Amino acid sequence: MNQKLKQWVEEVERMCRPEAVHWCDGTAEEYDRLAKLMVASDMAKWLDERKRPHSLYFRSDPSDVARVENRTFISTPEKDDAGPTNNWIAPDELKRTLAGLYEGCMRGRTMYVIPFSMGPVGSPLSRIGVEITDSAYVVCNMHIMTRVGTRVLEALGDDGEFVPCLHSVGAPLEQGHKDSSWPCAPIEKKYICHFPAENLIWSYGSGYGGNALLGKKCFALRIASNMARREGWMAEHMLILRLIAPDGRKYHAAAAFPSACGKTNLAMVRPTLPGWKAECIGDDIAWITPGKDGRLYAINPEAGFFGVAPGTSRSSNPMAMDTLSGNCIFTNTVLTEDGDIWWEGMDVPAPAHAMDWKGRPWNGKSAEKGAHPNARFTVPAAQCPVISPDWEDPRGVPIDFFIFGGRRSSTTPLVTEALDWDHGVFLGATACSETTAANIGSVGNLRFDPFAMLPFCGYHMGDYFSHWLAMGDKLGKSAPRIFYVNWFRKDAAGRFLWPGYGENSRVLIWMCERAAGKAAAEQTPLGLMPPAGALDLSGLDVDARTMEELLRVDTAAWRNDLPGIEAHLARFGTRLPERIRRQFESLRERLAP
Ligand code: SAT
Ligand code: MN
Repeated sequence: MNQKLKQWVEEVERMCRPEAVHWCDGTAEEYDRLAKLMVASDMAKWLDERKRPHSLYFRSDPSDVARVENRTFISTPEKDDAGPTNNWIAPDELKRTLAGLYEGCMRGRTMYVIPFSMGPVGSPLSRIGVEITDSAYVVCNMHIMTRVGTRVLEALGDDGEFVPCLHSVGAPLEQGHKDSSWPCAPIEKKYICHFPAENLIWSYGSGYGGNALLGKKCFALRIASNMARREGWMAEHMLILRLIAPDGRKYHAAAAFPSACGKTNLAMVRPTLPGWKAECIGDDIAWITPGKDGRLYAINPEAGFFGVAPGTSRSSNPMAMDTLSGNCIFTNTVLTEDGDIWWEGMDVPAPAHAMDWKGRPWNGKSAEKGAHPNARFTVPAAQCPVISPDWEDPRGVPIDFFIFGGRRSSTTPLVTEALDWDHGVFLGATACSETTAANIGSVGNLRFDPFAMLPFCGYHMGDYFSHWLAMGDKLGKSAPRIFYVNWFRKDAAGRFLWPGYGENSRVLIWMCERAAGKAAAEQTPLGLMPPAGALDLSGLDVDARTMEELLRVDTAAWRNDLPGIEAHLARFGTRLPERIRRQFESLRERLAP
């Protein structure tokens, strides 16, 4: 037994005072036992076994439906080290507050100890965490999203390192009281805390995904980005995708997008050009390390998909729909009368008899949506029909190119290739997206989301840019190419110019051919772009004029954007790398009339 682990579990038990302690073994029997417990106590329902075998349905408390960025803290000893993009409270003060909340917080509940591995158990690129939680919902989700159980304890050994992740829903259960179907604490008592100097996570008050499944954003991004910086690797908010050319050559891409840009769809894309194939390796997070050959290798640290349900359909993402055939957890979707799920944008008629995500009768005719816009599915990645046979390769896959992107109805062309690594880092650092109904703030505003890491970088964002630059220096000629895409440019009438979805593969294929040194590119003020005819548009109903508009460099609009970009970069103060500031100056010069 790992002494540090044993000691920590005893400490937490003394503080939280649960009724019982259960060490999770990660078996299917354990999952089913907890599922039955939750069904018996009205927290969960089994869906119809014939329609959606072995699948659970949950409704959250209406106040506990998403990550709470304003209650998320990076608690570094020095405030400045958390940077302008993170909330900060001094570690002593934050721990005092949390210790007060944790005191007796698991009364009447079972405390689960979940040993988990981010990445295939035993891979040199993997890391171990142990989550303590008082939520059986969290245990079941962790079973799907990570590798859980005894084999992880074995890999940890007597003196292995692990990231302690403490979680409580923050709702002690008094004797004789019936539990609520989704226990949690009020918003002002929710705290999602990271102590990067100690690799420690303390989460209190929420049962929702990113706040409670601590392996995901808390560990694999916020804490891991700190580890990666110290140890010379990268923890990125990126999907990992393999493309296979007709000649069998394999290419690997890692891509970062802000929310509402179709990241999960791209992770499972079906190429529309004959002979090309694609395989999914991950849909959300990539851990990337330089290999012995000097190239970058990526693993998906997760074992499942925790995806947004609304908008997922046979036309937007058929592979996701097939993945969801069974063994799922659905949270905050519609529950149909015949024991299945439904959501807006599923492209099947709304059920005439159902319950909405708040548990009220619902028939598709009411003005209110039936599913919460952030309703989620949890499902094993292995069930995806296009999961790569190598998705669990402990060595990872070699990355040929990075893709950044955002949603922009004007200004940003379909695709640009960075002039060099520094320029690519500049593209990542200035990535931005128009806000949609899924974001906070008014619709259509431009929000900068550097590397899609805005809420996930666990240290000063200026230092994070420096880390990227240093990586490029280390990789030299083996550095992947970097591209920036915008699938969402519109014409004057507000119609999308590009068909998107599977057709995005045509742009990916140009990238592959660039990586192979086969495809042409021409220099523009924004970077390298495909000249007319370089993108294979065969069989596609997009005319030459539309392509021109998709690839048009609107220098006037870009000059208009410069003050906004400059103000964004100024947020990082003296920690903005000089090389990024120089990239900005070069862009300004290239755009000069
Ligand atoms: O909300 S989660 O962090 O669980 C998932 C996501 O934002 O991608
Ligand atoms: Mn994400």
